[in-house]
Amino acid sequence: MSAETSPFSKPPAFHSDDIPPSSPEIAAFHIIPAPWETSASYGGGTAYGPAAILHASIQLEAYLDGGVPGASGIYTAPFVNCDTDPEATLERVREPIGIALSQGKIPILLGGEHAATLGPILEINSRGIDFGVVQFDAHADLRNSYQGNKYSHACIMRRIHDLNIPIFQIGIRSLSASEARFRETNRIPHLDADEIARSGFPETLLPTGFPKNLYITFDVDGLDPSLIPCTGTPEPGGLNWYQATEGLENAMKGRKVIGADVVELAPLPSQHASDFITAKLVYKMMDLILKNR
Ligand SMILES: [Mn+2]
Repeated sequence: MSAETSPFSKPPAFHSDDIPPSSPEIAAFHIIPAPWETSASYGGGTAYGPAAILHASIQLEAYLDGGVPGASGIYTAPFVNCDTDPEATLERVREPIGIALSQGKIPILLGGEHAATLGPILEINSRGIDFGVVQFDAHADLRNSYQGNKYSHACIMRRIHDLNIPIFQIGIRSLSASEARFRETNRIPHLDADEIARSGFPETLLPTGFPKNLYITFDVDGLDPSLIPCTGTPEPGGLNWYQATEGLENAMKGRKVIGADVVELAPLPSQHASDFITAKLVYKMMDLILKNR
């Protein structure tokens, strides 16, 4: 691995080899790197995720599935300082998200661990926007607290549920008995990985009453570990590439994406496929968001 591609060296702006970086005022997308890592319960390393995604993004083709999504403009914000305690870090994550939203841009946060998602959620919610969250993940993340930490990655969807924000879960295949009960009692809609493997996606994925505005949170362990081995808590039986893009496309149909994140990449030297696939996932999300506008 050369110094230029090491996740530890200074990263370039997203996709900036082929696509000149845009100013924040002109770009359709604001990429916000948030190297949050406080609560990894198994494999660590998510703090290096954003840099690894940015390095890998240099290798992407600008042309993707019939167009050049990057032509709409991509601005890469400075890294969020995530070295402080969770409450202070949340405030720091909210700041660039707020700037993007105020300018009518689509923020895409690069984690970092899944706890970082709470930043954009709190910021969008504070603006009185009616929205729902579509979660791609291996794990339900519905624990009330985990290892004594209510900001753990294992609790993120519970924190969102606490705010009365509707949730739809896709690709889940690992949860505790109490999370399964909680999901049932609270009627949290979902399409689990085994159902997707058996029958694919239904024609209409989201329930009729689900909000028109969507925030998409994509934990890369929702994908199969044969695609992304570099993640803290890998689970077998995940989505393949085309299932993931079909799920994204289906969820976005007739709705408007107001923000998104891709979290939980924990890069390892010599395992660059994970980094590249995550970068491509970010770019593919941009493509689908633009096609659904
Ligand atoms: Mn997960």
